[in-house]
Amino acid sequence: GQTALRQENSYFSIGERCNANGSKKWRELQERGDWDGCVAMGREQIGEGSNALDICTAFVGRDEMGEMTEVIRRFTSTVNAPLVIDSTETPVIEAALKLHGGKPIINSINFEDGERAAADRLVLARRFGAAVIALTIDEEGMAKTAARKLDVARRLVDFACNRHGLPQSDLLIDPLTFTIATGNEDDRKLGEETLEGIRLIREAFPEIQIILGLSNISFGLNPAARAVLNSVFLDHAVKAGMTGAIVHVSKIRPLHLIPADEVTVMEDLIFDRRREEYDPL
Ligand code: THG
Repeated sequence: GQTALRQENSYFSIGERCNANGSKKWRELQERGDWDGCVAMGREQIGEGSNALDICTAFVGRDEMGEMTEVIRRFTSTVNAPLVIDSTETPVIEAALKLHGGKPIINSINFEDGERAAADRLVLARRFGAAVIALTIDEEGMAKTAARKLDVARRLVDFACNRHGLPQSDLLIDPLTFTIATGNEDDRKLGEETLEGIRLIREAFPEIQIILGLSNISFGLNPAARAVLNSVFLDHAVKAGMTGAIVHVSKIRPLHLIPADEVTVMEDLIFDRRREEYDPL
């Protein structure tokens, strides 16, 4: 018989660590102006299997613009992968796009900052051939239920693709991951709502990309538990129709290498199936 050498569960992985708010090591390198160290961190993530890198240089008291352009300049000549420009400032995004060859990704647009800001970034996307991450956030705030995520996603697709000409294949909808390990009653359903939101958005829009900032799901847990929860949630999200994720690639473990009881603990958390003997983490 034939063996199907097909990659199941593959997804576009975006390295999360070149982020002044997401990595202490990166922040310290950035603070010291150790750009060779920053490049090394970027290359390390590519070596571990990242297909792209999220870049965020915004940190209180720092020059986001100067440091973003420094990083993009260095990375375009040394790191052979698309960069994800993670900034809330349109001028910073524009400056980064000007320096980036190939196909950059803008992180992000939403409707909370007004349609004007979103439109400005979509105009930039067209000018530079960039893809765009769009968060399911509107004037009412962050979409927390699956139904609201779908509603905001519909509006984002209409706005970005129909009104501003972005190809659907260049739109990456981010239906938002929230921390589910807070112990807070209101947060227990957030993981399931995100998975269901992915399913609904995938069904409505087969062509678009769906991504998450995966590590947000596990804030508050110890590092070992975080790696397991992130890996289990990633698996469920990919099965629901997610096509990419911002991740710490080297910490993601294939599901078949995680002991079954550890998977069960995390699924109990994700699907809010606490048992009598449940031992909170
Ligand atoms: N959606 C989109 N973009 C995003 C996010 C998202 N960008 C930022 C963030 N969320 C995704 N990136 C990270 C990066 C790091 C961590 C979480 C999300 C993280 N860091 C550890 C910590 O803070 O505990 C590591 C600490 C360290 O190494 O110092 O968890 O949702 N579109």
